[in-house]
Amino acid sequence: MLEKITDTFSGIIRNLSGKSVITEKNIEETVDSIKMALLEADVNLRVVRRFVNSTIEEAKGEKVLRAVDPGQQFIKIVHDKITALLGDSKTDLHLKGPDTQSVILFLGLQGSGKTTSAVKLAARLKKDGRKPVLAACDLVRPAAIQQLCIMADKIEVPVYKEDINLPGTPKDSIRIAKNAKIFAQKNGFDTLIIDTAGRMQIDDSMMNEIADIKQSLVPSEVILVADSMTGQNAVDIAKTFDERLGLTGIILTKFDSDARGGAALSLKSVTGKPILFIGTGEKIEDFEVFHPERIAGRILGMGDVVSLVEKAQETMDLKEAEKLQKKMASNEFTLEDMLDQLQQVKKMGPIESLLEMMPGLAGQMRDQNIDTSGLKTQEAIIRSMTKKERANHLIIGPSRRKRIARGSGTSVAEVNRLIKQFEKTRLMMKKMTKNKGMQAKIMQQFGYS
Ligand SMILES: Nc1nc2c(ncn2[C@@H]2O[C@H](COP(=O)(O)OP(=O)(O)O)[C@@H](O)[C@H]2O)c(=O)[nH]1
Ligand SMILES: [Mg+2]
Repeated sequence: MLEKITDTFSGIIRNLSGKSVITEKNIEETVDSIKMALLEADVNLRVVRRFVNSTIEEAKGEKVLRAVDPGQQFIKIVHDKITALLGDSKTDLHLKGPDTQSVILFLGLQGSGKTTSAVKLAARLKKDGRKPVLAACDLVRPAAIQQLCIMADKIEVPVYKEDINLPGTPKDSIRIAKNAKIFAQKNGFDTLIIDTAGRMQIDDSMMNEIADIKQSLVPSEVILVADSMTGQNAVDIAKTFDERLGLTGIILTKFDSDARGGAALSLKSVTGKPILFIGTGEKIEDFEVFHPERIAGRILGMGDVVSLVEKAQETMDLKEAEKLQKKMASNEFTLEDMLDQLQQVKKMGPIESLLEMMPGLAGQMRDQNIDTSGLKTQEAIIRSMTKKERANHLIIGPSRRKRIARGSGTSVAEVNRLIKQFEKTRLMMKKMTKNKGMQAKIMQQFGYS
């Protein structure tokens, strides 16, 4: 995600960060490279122009030229401006309390990701303690209702649907939407998410239909689902949909495949409407709240430690983590714990996506072939040990090592390496936990104090 723009921006930032003196010429040259980078990223031309002018103006002020650390000051300005383009701060959904019903209306072009995103959002709201229900109002695409039901079934959220193939049933999505609202009210669902058919902004009758649904249901959120890979096209669509219907926000999908970020960087400035979430893959959990500041950090190659930590927290069992911490401090960390840790890392998703969030690593790790088979080998080796061996590595002598290698389909050298690595980790953990201020220091270094 964002590979291309991150590559260019990290270069620009690296160039600035060491500078102890910055001249007006430096500023102009840098802003010029930023301008090129934004244009290459397919950012709206007017947005680029405004960005360039305001950045030059601010950077040429006293703050940068006379700063003790002018490079850093300049980087901060660029970071803040990029954050502003993305929308300043995250925007929450406007949902009513649990006793009043909230309606969320999804709309957009065909294939933009409406159905997928509707289910992803339902999953998130359910996790947050709400009671969502989905309404199947796409009566155009064959099997659209079935697709929604299959996905919703996975997260155990009900779908309100009507059999449109029954004779005498008009294909009327407005009626179904209204009935869905009544159903939700009767059955105590506090959030109704309406999935609709894909439509083009130039299709008048389809646009009238969605306007009618909006008028009858008075949704608290009218969300456009747009494909980020379509760049400026997505921005134009957002603009016309907003003018015709009045949007409250945007979900930007397929962010995982968007190398340039042009849509994300233009949408807020052009439409005034916030990006609420990004879709980062096809799976239901591939869905993130859109944090402008963090995305700006990723674009500038500064990483995104906060999201990384959050991701870890989401997948880590807190109690387990505390137990582990205690074990580390008291030097009771065993091979069994190492196996647990390997499992935890696996749950966090592909290593590549985690490395992208590490400060300084964005862009640099991409072409390296990351060998995740190592993790699998380690797991296999530990699994071939007996419980006793896992609890106490000191009893694993040469003949046991041979047996373990055979059992795990590895070599004695690999078993030796794992045990050595385990001993090293144990030692390092002991040192780290002794030094309580260390974690705080690391975070500070990354700019998150
Ligand atoms: N990679 C990726 N694929 C997505 C994302 N969101 C949706 N898709 C895929 O895009 C296709 C169309 O999605 P769908 O929800 O059916 O679109 P709809 O026609 O707007 O309802 C499907 O193959 C989805 O799996 C995303 O964030 N990332
Ligand atoms: Mg659909």
